[in-house]
Amino acid sequence: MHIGLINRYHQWLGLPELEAVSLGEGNTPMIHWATWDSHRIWLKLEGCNPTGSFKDRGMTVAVSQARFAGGKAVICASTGNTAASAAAYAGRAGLKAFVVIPNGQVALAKMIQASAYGATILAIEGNFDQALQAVRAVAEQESWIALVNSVNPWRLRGQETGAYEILDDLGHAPASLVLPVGNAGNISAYFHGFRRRNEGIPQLFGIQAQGADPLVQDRDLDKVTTVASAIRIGRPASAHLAKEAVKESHGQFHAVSDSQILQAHEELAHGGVFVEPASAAAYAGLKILYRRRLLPTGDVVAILTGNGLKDSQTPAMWASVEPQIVESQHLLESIGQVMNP
Ligand code: AN7
Repeated sequence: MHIGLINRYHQWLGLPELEAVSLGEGNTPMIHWATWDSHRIWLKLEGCNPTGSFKDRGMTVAVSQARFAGGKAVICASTGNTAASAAAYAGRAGLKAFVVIPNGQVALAKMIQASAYGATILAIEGNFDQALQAVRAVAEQESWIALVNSVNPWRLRGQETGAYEILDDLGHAPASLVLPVGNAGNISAYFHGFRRRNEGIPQLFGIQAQGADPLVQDRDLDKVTTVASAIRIGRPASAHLAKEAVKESHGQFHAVSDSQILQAHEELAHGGVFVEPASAAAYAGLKILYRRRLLPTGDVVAILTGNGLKDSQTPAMWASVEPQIVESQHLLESIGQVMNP
């Protein structure tokens, strides 16, 4: 039975007694991927969450709290995954969902998802950061609309559960943790999660995409480009928290190029792990950290934040999407050509 995160971790979440809005989130697989020298590499498959991304950890808490507080609707700005997650949990809770996206910048499957769950999708001519500014203004003015971006402290509190699960699965804190960083909420939540449990804190490595790497450059960016649309963010709302997390854990921020992201994407997929490009950025970063000997000895966990089916366009940059047409009586010949090229 899947009891959901609020019931599983209520002692750590600090929520009032409320009825949980849950879709069976969390408890995601952490698989042993490889051992590289003195490093045991673990991948935490957050794409196995109900809406296909890690956002569900925070959303179950934020939406439960919003309904408990008498909210009628939720609103968020999003590069796609927050939108899908907010839409799903609002649907489950019986609340309306409004998701605001940067026009033309969100992977199609994420918009279809949000729409299918019944959300109203509103697009602005601008980037994610401008969308976030707009929804913050609306939520400040209208108390019946709950803002469910990660600036909502309940979102971050829920996302701490990723750290709890790693501690419960490994039995101790890993030496390091590698994760993709966009709006910088998740890395901050992991830091606070490890700190709250008081069983050790891994070195936190935040990976950004070159072209959308304000934390690596240590300055806000107005123009952002990267193949990883989920983390195309120039002014991370939780930048201050993320910087503190990296500094206090003796970690670092790193940037990876689009070609490194695509290469990592393919390598993971060929190993049976299909993630979205933003998640592949974490793996690309992990490989660079390893090659530069920046990883401490011991367990390394990479957080693979979203499912590959979220973005079916990008893999077409390296995977052939056209089937090979064969006549049925020549099937074995085609197989032979692959087996013995
Ligand atoms: C797959 O959905 O910002 O650093 O609006 O979808 O906590 O923002 C998504 C971010 C990493 C970055 N991986 O996490 C949104 C949104 C995936 C993501 C991130 C996102 P944060």
